[in-house]
Amino acid sequence: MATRTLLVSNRLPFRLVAGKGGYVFERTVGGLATALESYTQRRRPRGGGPGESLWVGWPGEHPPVAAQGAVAERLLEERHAYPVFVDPAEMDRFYNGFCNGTLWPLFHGFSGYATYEPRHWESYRAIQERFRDAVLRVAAPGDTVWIHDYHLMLLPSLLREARPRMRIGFFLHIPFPAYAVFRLLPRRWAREILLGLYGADLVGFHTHEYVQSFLQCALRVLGDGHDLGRIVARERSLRAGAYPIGIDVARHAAAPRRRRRAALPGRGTVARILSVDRLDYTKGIPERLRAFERFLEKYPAWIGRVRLAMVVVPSRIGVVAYRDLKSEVDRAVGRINGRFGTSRWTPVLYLYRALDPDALAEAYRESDIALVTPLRDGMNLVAMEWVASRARNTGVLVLSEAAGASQELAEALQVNPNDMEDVADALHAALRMPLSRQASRLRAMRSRLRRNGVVRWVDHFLADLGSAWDDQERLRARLLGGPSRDTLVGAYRGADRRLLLLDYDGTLAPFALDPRAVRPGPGLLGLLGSLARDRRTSVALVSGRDRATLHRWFGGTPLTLVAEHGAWVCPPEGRWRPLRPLATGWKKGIRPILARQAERLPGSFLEEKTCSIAWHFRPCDPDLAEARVRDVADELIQLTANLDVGVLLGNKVLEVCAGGVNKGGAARMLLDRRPFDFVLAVGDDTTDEEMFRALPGKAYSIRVGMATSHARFNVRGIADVLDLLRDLAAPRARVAGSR
Ligand code: GDG
Repeated sequence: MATRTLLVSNRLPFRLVAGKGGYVFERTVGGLATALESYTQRRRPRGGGPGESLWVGWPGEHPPVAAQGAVAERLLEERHAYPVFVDPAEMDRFYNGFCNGTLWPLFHGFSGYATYEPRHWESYRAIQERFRDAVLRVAAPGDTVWIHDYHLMLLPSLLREARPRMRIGFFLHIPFPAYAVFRLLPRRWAREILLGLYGADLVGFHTHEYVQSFLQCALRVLGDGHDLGRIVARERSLRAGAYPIGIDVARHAAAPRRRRRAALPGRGTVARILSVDRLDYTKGIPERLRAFERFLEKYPAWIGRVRLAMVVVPSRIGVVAYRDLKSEVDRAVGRINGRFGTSRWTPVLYLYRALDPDALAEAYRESDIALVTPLRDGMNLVAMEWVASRARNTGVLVLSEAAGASQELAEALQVNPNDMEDVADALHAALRMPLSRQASRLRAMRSRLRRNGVVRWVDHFLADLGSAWDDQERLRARLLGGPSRDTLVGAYRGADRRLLLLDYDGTLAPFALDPRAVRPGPGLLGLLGSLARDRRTSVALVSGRDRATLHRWFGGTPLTLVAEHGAWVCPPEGRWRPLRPLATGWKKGIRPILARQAERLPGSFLEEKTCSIAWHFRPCDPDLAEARVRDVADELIQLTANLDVGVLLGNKVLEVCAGGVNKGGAARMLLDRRPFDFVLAVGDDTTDEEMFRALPGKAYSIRVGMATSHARFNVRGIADVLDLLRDLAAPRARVAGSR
């Protein structure tokens, strides 16, 4: 069976319109719909590739409940679509309230326009559940679910909870803001939004800048670092990447010339500048008009010879900010036309309406310059479509550097949309640009657009989604549970000479800002004691802690203690002895370097042990720490290249250790003391990896957390480790399900 792709977006690419004979479906204008239309049309008849697609979304109307079933059925049959019906009042709070009143301004960097209304947030959450239910109703096993845009950022996790193995992708069409802006959201909302996205296997953005912002927010808000865009946290692996959207170039280049009338009056007499956008404060429409006015002032030779045709598509009319914007634009157009216009020439031709697709294509073709100057824009398809329509390679694109498209259309004249002089100069330069340069720039952009069209965008995203999902499955297969856990417990019970090698921090006890605060409680001491009192079992605590702390906490128990990552060992009721001669001469050179760094990174502190110096940075600003520590680790590795020391990057700690001291050495020493027929090592950290590597092939090893590891298995967290140890300590097998 060919797999299906469920495209989930707030709006379906058409709306329901109530007519006399029932509902009809009317096409809607929109970036996503336009982009995906080419794709779905191309893929559907073949049924190959990623297979059929089915849209899930709001149809723009709320039929009476009794009629909803029939409408849904017709939609499925005629349009490959499944509607999510939402009560209009709820829709208003969700769409106008949270989506366009909070997320849209904030994510575009217009924080002054954002409102933070708890009722709107609650509706946002409620609507996600409606979408979840709709998707679950139509999703079949094996389907890929591709969720689109800021309206549905909580949906990936809601679906994940319901279907843990579903293949889920998410794409954000608008910018993802930098942390300084994202943090303006109430903390709980910010967390829920990020965790909502975590439900996806792959999260896509238009540019690397947005990817970086997202990763930065994940680090700052949730404390989750990443490795080349892959976050492994909270039991899951999530990939984030840049997938700049493309368009169907062939379609725009070959748009039919059906119209007899010109789309924009005034053809032939003047150079034509075109702009097309939805009425929105992010699009920089008043700023553009001011820049055009400045252009006429600064370069009066163009007066009477150029015209700006500005198509403004009405949008979000119910929202006050948009009504105000409309009045501002009206006033500015009036002012410029009043100031510069004559009876034979109107500088600004202002069309406040949508054009039909043919008229838009004609307008693209009839213009000489496209002036696309949003203050912020996820991508901007108009710029791309205009370039695609230039079949003769004439014309100049003046493009805002704040649009995601500026990355793809590098040969445009790029401007800062707030800088009137810059835009005015760019218009002047565009009008004077020789045809040969126009052609070479357009050719370069057109061929890039052709290479990176919308079909490639979809294929690329879906292919990466497939491999991100495979990552997830690999991770899942490594989870200790069910049969693998039973085998482990069975092997333990059948063995007579067992060795347990257990790390402490992050494995048996949680981390705390102050490392002294995680003293073992009586429960843990009792559990470890009961394991170690069985004469068949040796339990070693293999820790990075210093001797004194381990002694204070575990002295007098039947455990073997290993301190400082294997530098010291102390058998039960024995005395500490070093595993190898301790070399400490290197400390003199390294100590001042680490001390200087600790002083520069607020909240961090040094801990000096006999054979190592540890720089702890758990309490610090994670962003700052991450960047600084990587640099220092690099520097130290180079500085110590000729010394017998190791640089270990542990969990929020960087440690410089005497050479040859690591948990692997300690594990080997314990393994060599006598033969064992069952070995289990558990740890949570990169410093435990040496221990895993030192084990014989048949040994069991478990990494706590979902990181990639040399261990054979992963468990989710400390609770799973304790649960397993309790099972091992239990006199008989616990009844299945008792966990
Ligand atoms: C979001 C992001 C990102 C416009 N006017 C008319 C008309 N259009 C069509 C254009 C184009 C689309 O609408 C507009 O696309 P944009 O990219 O400019 O903006 P959004 O719709 O807000 O889209 C944006 C996009 O998602 C894709 O990821 O680029 O940054 O905000 O296709 O042709 N179509 C017709 N008449 C018009 O008057 N027929």
